[in-house]
Amino acid sequence: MPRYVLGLDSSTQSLSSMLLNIDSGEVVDDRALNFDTILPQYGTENGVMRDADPMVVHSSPVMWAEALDILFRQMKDEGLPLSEVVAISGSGQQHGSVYLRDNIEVALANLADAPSLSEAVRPCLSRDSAPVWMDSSTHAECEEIRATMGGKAAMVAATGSDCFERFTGPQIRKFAKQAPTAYGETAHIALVSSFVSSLIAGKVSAIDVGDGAGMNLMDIAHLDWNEEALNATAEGLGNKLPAVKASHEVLGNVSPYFVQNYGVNADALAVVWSGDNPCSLIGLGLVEPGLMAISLGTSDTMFGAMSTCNTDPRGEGHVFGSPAGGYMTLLCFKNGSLAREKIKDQYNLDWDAFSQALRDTPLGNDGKMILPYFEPEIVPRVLTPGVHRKNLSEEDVAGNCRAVVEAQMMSMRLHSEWMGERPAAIYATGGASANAEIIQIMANVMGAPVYLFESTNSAAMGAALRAAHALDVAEGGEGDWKAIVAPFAKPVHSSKVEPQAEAVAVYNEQMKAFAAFEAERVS
Ligand code: XUL
Repeated sequence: MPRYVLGLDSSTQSLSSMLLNIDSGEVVDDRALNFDTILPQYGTENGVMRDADPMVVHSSPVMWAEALDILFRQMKDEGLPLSEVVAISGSGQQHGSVYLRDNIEVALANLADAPSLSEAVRPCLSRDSAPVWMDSSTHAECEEIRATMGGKAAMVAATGSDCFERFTGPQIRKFAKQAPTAYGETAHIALVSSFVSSLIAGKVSAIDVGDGAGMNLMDIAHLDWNEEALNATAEGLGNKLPAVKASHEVLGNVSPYFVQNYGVNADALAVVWSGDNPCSLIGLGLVEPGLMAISLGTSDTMFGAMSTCNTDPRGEGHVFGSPAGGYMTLLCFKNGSLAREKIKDQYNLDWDAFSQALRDTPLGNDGKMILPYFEPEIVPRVLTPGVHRKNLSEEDVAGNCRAVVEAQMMSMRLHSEWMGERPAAIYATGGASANAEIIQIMANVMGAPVYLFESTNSAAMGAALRAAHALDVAEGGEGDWKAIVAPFAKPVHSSKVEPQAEAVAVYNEQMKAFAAFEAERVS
């Protein structure tokens, strides 16, 4: 009988899934349910609920539970081989938190008797909504926690990241301060990943080393809770968190709820979930150090595997546990497509004309540079937006086009130096990766070959591959990551773009000028 693994992804806007046949190496099913469309009664917009205060962004755990029922119902009705699924895992949007009373334990144990997942969960919430990663209302709490921990450097060294507004610890602290009674009634705090995996497993689930690192609470060197950070965050927090586990931890078998209602194989392993970024790492096949992914989206992100636990002294980048063992890094550049588009639109260009401008201009742009902070930037941290030019006039259309792309790539190279490892190869994903000229500049500046990667849903794919890996380990196999990801995580055939011969020398020089320009403008 063929063996199937299921990967789910509870992301900001949708719940999606990927069903893989691990014997034939085929993707059997790939689907997504958009929260706004399928569950309009929750009133979400792009999956979230906004408050009058624009800094406050929440979502609904009950909606996530209800979506899970709809997804399984669809898969069952369409005759997918759920009775042959041998392992299930998942991915969750990182940082969001769910607050549960102690009655959740009984509710999960008796899920099979519940009319629906949403009905089972609703009475167990000690906080109706869940703050998500888009919430940036915890500036004061970040300052407080950072100060108690002894400042930024100490915080980064302890947890792998500086305090960030969206990270879970500052969010928990805000809740404990503003609603002490409800916080007191909270017996379990879950991440989005561990909340949904608790439903799948029918028991309060562990948090894995990948998603746990996005909380400002986990000791990054020891991959366990950091007592000092727990104490700096909220009273009694250690008692409200589950254990931190490796990403291949098997929680048990799938809850009988899914067996009874949807015909899922009763022996299917419920594997701990992880965050979407750690899952995407696996979904793109980045299972060994030396490979980096650059995703060119609204924001650009850069992530990759790292063998040793280096942390970013500037506190801009994050270090998470990698599901493949060791560590991963994540850098998020807010002015990604946003900045490229602003420049394109400012000069009334279309993308073809923008690309032509990149072809018409020389490597290194004759020293013309821009710092394109159209929006506040995360890396480097820039709170007041502004666009700065050096040796570059605003009238120079082609020069501005090349300057923005070179600036983005040089910024990625500059702000990833702390990792101590230059990438041997880069996988490019996201909308703008279809632009050949942008990809050539990426290869030139980074001094590494770039492969294109068409990932429709790398997070769900990574979750499914993590399930396959956990199954292999549970069955006494070697958990050979390369062999597990090989059939599924492949760059587009013959998409390799090499750096141009003269580029390495040009950008080694230009990087110094760029770093000096940035230092002048960003304090
Ligand atoms: C990462 C982050 C986002 C969310 C999106 O730190 O905040 O990538 O994980 O789902």
